[in-house]
This record gives sequence, C-alpha cells and structure tokens, in this order.
Amino acid sequence: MSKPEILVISEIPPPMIDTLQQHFVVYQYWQPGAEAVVRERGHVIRGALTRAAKGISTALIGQLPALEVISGFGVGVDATDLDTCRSRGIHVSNTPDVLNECVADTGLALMLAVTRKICAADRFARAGEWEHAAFPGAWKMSGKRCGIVGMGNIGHDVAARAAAFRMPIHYFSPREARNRQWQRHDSLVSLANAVDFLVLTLPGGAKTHHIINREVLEALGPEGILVNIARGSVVDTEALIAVLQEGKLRGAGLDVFEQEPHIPPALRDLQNVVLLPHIASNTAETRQAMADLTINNLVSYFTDGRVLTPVV
Ligand code: 8YV
Repeated sequence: MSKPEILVISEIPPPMIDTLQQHFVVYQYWQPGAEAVVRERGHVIRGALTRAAKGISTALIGQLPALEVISGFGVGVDATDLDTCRSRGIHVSNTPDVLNECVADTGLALMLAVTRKICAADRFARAGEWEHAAFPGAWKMSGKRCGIVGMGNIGHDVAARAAAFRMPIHYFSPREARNRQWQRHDSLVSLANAVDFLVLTLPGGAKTHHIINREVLEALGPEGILVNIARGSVVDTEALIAVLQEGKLRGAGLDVFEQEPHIPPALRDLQNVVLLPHIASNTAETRQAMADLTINNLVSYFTDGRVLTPVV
C-alpha cells in the first residue's frame, strides 16, 4: 500500500521528519517550492502536522480538499480554526499532559526570576559590577499569595509547586480545582486583588483575547507580578507596558507574546521584566515525548482511523 501524503506546516526537528518519512510521504511547507507542492499534491494530501502556536491557516485548509487529520505539536489549539475542521470532518489532535511539568516548572522559574531579580543579578555579576557595589535587594517569594488563571492540568501543576513554597493558592477558572482548599474567585479582578502573583495557564483564542487588561493589572497592584506561560493574546500588551512603566506593577515574567517572535522594544527596555523565547515546553525530554505523541497520533489515525489524543 502506498504511504499517505502529509504536509508539515511549520519547522520541526529533523529527527521528527526522519521518523515521519518511515510512515508517510512528507512535504515540508517552510521549504522553497512548497506552494507548488500544495498546488500539485494538495488534492491528495491527507494529513498535516503543525506546531501548536503556529496552527494551520484556514486558507491553507481550503487548499487541501483531501485533508482528514491535523496533528498539533503542542497542547494549544487556538491557532487553528476548529469550526472549519469540524464542518469539514477533519480530526484534530494535540499533545496534552506530556508537557505539563516542564511548562509548570517554567512558570515557577519566571516567578522566582522576577521576584528575586535573578537575571538582573546575573547581568550584574557578569559585568564585574560586584567589584564596585553590592547588588540591590529583591523580594521574597515563599509565603506570598499565588493566583492562577485557568485551573487545568498545567494550572494544577503550578499550584502544587507554589504550595511547596507555602504560597496560598487562589484561582479563576471555569472548572473547579481538585483541591477544595484553594480559593476560587468569580472574577479576574477579585483574583488579582487577592494575590501577589498572577500566573496565566489558560488557553488562547477569541474567548480569552486580552482578558488580562488594565483593570486586572491595576488590581494586581504595585507589588504584583504577572507570569504568562499561556498565550501572548490573553494579555493586552499595551496595557501591560503602560502599568509597568507607571510603576503600577512590580514586574512580569513572559514566555509568550502577542506577535511572537517579535517582542515590543518598550517591553525589552524594561528592567523589571524577564523575557523568554517561548521555551516553556522546550526540554529534550518533553520535546521527545511531544514529538512521539504528535507522530503517533498521525500513525494511529492512518492505521486505526482515530487519533490518540483528540481535540476534534
Ligand atoms: C510549544 C505550545 O512551544 O504546547 C503549546 O501549546 O505553545 C508549546 O508547547 C509549541 O507548540 C512548539 O512549537
């Protein structure tokens, strides 16, 4: 039997391509000549694979009339139009759970980095400034109040880690937490008012666009710290920059951005932010687990007719 033809939308590690080629005829959409491939083979391409944060455009889905399955490399599915997929009967999968621990670890790393000024202290030490002056003090994290927006599996993993720092846990989420001692709030402003850290672990997409706005950030207050390990789109970046510049927020730790990989210069100029290039799940172990699940979803679909971790 001939191998199914699949289109890989965004660049993925070469070993993933090698494994995919054992099962499929693989076209790489970021390579020169990809548009011609879509024109010539679009009518027989049955599968697609894409990085979660990139998704697959609705226009491209329209150019693939034989598309049956989209396998996402990552947990977020906000960058792909799921309604279009549903109406076309296209199966969509993601890679839930295998990345929870590393994403939560990154959340804690950002909380510590901002509150203890770890990156600024590293710059200070590297520049030899310690020979002339002592590093200015930072703030304590243990025992402070941790607020979590989106109490899914990643939110639970952040909460468990924060609890080990003796942090009381508060949250805002459509779903009740497994631990009834954690305090649920019925609005983001109420949550932000009650905590020192606001950690974002909610999905991106139209429903959550800019829900972290100026009102929420001002409620978090001048001693508050925002940590975003979710999607750039959930934060109103202009408002965030303004409150940081005005001293109305202590700091922010950000792994994701609205126009990534572009980071606004005004954000880069601020000393009280720690900026990461969307690396929360980027460890060798987790990326391997994500790669295996992404590929196995496609293999399972083409052998058994169903993906292992379906979204649609
Ligand atoms: C990945 C992510 O960085 O899982 C997600 O939704 O955004 C991240 O884990 C990304 O999908 C890999 O490019």
